[in-house]
Amino acid sequence: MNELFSIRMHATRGGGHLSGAERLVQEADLEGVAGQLIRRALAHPRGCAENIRLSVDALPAATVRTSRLPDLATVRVRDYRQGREAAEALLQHAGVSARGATRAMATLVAGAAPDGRSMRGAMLVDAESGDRLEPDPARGVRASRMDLSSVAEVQLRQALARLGLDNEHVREALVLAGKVMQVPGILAELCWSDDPDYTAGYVAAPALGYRRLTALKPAGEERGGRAFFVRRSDLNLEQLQRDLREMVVLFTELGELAGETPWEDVRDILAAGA
Ligand code: WAQ
Ligand code: MG
Repeated sequence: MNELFSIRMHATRGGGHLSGAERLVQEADLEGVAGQLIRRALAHPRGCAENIRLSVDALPAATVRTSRLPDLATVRVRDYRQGREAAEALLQHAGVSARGATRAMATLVAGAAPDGRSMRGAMLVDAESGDRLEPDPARGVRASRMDLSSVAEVQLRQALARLGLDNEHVREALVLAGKVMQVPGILAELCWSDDPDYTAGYVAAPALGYRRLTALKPAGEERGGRAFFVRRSDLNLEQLQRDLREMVVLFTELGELAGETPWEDVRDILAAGA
């Protein structure tokens, strides 16, 4: 394998987080991807970036682990209220306590950053109590150094297109969730977008795969975010943050991609298996 570079973009507007992205690319593609990331920060649905940071780091080939994407399935919900109920139930299925799921959900709803807006990274949440454990609640913890191989990207886009799901939100979230699930100590993840026009979200966990929920927030809502659930008892905060940032995961294989199932049916299936 050729040497890979990690390229990361972070953009702000009005002093707050606007847009971020992280990719793994070969040297020949660095300039092209840098241009795409800058364009993305300038064309964000929440406004044009006022400040853009790009960083590029060469990664020794030996550190790259190749992997398979999580299985993806869609849970169809009536509206975002049912979506939030379903997400809490899925989180509990993954080992998060009712209190942990409810508190994390309420925090994302209210805007997880101290100013009531979205954070740049994710909350780290104690799966038992729901307490927030990230050192800086404005910044959160950021996952980086994950991407699709170019072959897997083509395959994923074809497979998602058959489900009507080939968009950047789904592709990037599936990759992020796939990496986060491999970080030792992470039990589950909850996410919905901070883009006002993208209302779907997901719960991901090793036992569940990547479960999309067709709605987790009302249209027009700008508050979004992520919660990574951990077990506090065996938490090494420094190591976890380092793994989230630095473990290099390149997805070279797809998982299974399933269609839509109504929440009521998913609930019954999970209950029968539990
Ligand atoms: N590491 C940690 N947290 C992140 C990262 C990252 N690399 N990237 C984004 N976040 C956090 C941050 O708080 C953002 O405000 C929030 O997540 C939402 O990010 O299958 O588009 O990029 O249809 O707006 C879900 C797709 C899309 C559901 C999620 O998130 C589906 C999305 P966004
Ligand atoms: Mg966004």
